[in-house]
Amino acid sequence: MSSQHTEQLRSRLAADLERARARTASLTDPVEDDDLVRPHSPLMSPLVWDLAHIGNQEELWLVRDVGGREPVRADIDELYDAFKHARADRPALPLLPPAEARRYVSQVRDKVLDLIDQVPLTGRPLLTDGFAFGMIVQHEQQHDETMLATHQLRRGAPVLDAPAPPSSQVEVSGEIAVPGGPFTMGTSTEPWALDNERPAHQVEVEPYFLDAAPVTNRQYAEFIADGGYDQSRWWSEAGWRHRVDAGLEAPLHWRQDGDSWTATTFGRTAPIVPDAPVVHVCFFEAEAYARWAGKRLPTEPEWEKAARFDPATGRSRRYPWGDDDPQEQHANLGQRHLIPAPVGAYPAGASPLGVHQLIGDVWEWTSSELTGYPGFRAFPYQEYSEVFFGPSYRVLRGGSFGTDRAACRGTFRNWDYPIRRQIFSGFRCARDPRPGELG
Ligand code: AVJ
Ligand code: FE
Repeated sequence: MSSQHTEQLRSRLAADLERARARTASLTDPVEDDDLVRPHSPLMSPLVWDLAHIGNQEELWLVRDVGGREPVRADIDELYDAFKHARADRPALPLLPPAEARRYVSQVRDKVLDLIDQVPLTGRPLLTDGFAFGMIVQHEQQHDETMLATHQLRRGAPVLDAPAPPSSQVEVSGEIAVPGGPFTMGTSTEPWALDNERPAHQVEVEPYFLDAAPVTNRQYAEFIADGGYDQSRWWSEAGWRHRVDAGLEAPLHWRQDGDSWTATTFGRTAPIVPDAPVVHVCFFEAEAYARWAGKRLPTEPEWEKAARFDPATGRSRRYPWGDDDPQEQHANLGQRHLIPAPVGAYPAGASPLGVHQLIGDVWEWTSSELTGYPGFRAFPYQEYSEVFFGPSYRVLRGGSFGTDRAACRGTFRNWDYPIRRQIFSGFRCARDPRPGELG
């Protein structure tokens, strides 16, 4: 890399770290101390845990490993190790109080900004293209999205605000035929791609249809009105058991109001937006809706082919719109808005085949378990993804309105338990061609 490129990379790293920290502050500064310390749900950490955990990961990887510096606080690693304490147990730990947590993360950051100009950005794989910094930027942004989900569960007066998303610009409905054949899935070139996105490999896909847009609130309300939650035939066995045990009747945060529905979003209750993607549904609800609609959920390769395959060149691109980093006109990302945008709001973000809003708005459930691609190698630590491989989790794709662009791309893979719905999760449907349908 030329020295000019290295200088550009260093300033980009600093800017990305700064952007993440401004977001972290926006999620914690307006919150009273007792609300930072209190659990808002057994599913989530106290916000003050996320805050210091962000700083601790940054200390472990950038200050100590990459920088080779003395620990800032070696005594607290255990408290902020996500594998040592389950989320529900974290409120009882002797956590750093808010003022100390803030001081800690800024001490760590000062050291990182100091060493960013000194470490070589080549040599070790951890340093190449600034990977470790990119990983830490993504880590902070991922926890910011998690904190945003905690805010959504918090009761009391609203503390977050954002302008409404853009309105629909074009009519988008129905299904898109995606041709069968091989495509390149995953990546070996995206510099900050995480281990589970690697390496690039060929995958053969049968022809399929994919919804041009995510399933909307209006469509989902039709499923409810048609008795979707009362009929076990739409649900898998495990899904129906969960639907009964958990008493599911509608997406999380929905309330029936006569014939219509309201939803509470970051402390404000309003009628659901009929044309916006449904959010806060679990995998089992998505699966049941799809079966009711005569369809199914897409597999992960089907989702990625629709998002990346360019039929003109046969190449897989970084995003549905091409190789450029996401801009405001492409997708509802980055917590610029606090709800998904209506279908048709991002024509500039559509794929060449005409599939809309694959990136942003809502994470989309796929039918796939999280597994390693052929040739997978855990990097830089097994606990990032390898320990989650197997049948316990389902993969979600595409990012939500609460996902930063640094933590979202055509290859990015998220995962969660199939019963979880406190995350910003929605879905779209796929189906096989009917006999003779493709001529
Ligand atoms: C990829 C979002 C499932 O939040 O558990 C954060 C990301 N890994 N800290 C998670 C992560 C370590 C991870 N997800
Ligand atoms: Fe973490």
